[in-house]
Amino acid sequence: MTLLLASTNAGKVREFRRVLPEVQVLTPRDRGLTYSYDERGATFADNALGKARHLFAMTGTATAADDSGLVVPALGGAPGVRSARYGGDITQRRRNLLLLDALAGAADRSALFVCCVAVVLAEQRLLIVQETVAGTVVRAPRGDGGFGYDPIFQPHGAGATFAQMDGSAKDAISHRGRALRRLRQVLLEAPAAAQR
Ligand code: ITT
Repeated sequence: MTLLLASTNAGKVREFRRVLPEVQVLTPRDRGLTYSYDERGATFADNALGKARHLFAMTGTATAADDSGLVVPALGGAPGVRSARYGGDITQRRRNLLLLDALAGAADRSALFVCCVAVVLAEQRLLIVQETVAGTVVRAPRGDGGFGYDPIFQPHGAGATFAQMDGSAKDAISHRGRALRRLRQVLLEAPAAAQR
């Protein structure tokens, strides 16, 4: 089956393609479409469903969207649903340093990566999966792989940040890997029905 993924984040698109090899994952750009969505939801699920529904309304074909972010309890849950905009219009490298500054002196460096994936198969046929991975915000960025907050997040039980792992090692434990594997089971269960 084909899913049109409502995302402009190349890191996410790569991970969708790795974890859903049976699905042809296309982006609006692959279809020559210009897509933008104003994310104002209070939750990851609101935003994921909003993005997927918006693209479905434009195309009438099966769509997916991912809304994700890093939830840091010592920062009152920030950056959370605002992860892509934390600190405003700055580079991701600076965003990571800003978060490290905000946590300087905090006793609790725990964090949770959250990923909500919404799929709109038809106007009233939806799948929504949300998963997490728990870990720690390290004291300085480490690693060049992955994207976003990967250099400063170390999952529990691992000796490396996500940015120090290869893609398949991240997928095996990540919030997105977990969400997409659950979704994959449902999509592959009845692929023909899933497309009607
Ligand atoms: P789209 O909405 O176009 O998909 P986006 O980057 O704006 O792309 P979000 O609104 O969901 O996506 O923001 C999520 C941010 O959280 C994203 O920009 C990353 O910085 C961060 N993030 C999410 N998943 C991550 C991951 O697996 N590794 C590192 N950072 C991640």
